[in-house]
Amino acid sequence: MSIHGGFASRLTAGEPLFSAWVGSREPAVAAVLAREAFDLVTLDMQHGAVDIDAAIRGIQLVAGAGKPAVVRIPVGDFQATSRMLDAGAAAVIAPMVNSAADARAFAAFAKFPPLGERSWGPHAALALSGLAPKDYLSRANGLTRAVAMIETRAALDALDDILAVDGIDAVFIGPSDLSIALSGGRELEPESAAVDEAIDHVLVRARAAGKAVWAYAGPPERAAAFARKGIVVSAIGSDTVFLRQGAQAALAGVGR
Ligand code: 3PY
Ligand code: MG
Repeated sequence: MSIHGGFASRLTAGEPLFSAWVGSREPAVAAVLAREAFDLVTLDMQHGAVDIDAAIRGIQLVAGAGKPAVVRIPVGDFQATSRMLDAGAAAVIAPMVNSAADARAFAAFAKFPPLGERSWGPHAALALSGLAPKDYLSRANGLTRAVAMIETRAALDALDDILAVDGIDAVFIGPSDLSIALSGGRELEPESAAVDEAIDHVLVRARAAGKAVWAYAGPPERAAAFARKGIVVSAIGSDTVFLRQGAQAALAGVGR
């Protein structure tokens, strides 16, 4: 089975998956992490240094390790969705989706007609999906995922409407921004009780809508707890966190 097909089946089965999170512009960093026991690698164009060129190369290098790559696009840059899917991303995460209108605009770029308005041009996705062009056209909407981030009060208020948009396959919780929003800008507490309550609410509403929940976890213990709650994809990381933790552990060995 192709990387895309295997990922889609695992997501449908609902088995908890763990993603590495990469902000480095150097695709070799994503490739190194792809060879660890992560199920997928997410390339971050929102806060990371990953641009279109680095994402296109990163997707190929991650695929070379047999893993699916997911891309988080910049805020509101919904047209980047089709480009990343054309390059072979297995899913696209859109940050700050705050209304049904945002969700519809995102889904339009993620899905071919009649669901959306994605334009034809899957240059690298054809090879990665292992499909002939006409089969890619008929199967891509189901094989790839459009994942809308819920990380503001507006998004929580519009949650049911966002979940109801055809073409939005899953929602992705951003606990850091959510903690800032829920505290009126007073705190950054991604593991606060208020955030946990919001996560549980999103899980209940998504379940009712038949949609999946993904989330940024950060530390592995938090990712394990998310998996137990029924979050299907939890991101661990990021690459800079791994680098700093490794450096700090090494330096501790010489008393620094
Ligand atoms: C958040 O926690 O706000 C995120 O966007 C995760 O990267
Ligand atoms: Mg965020």
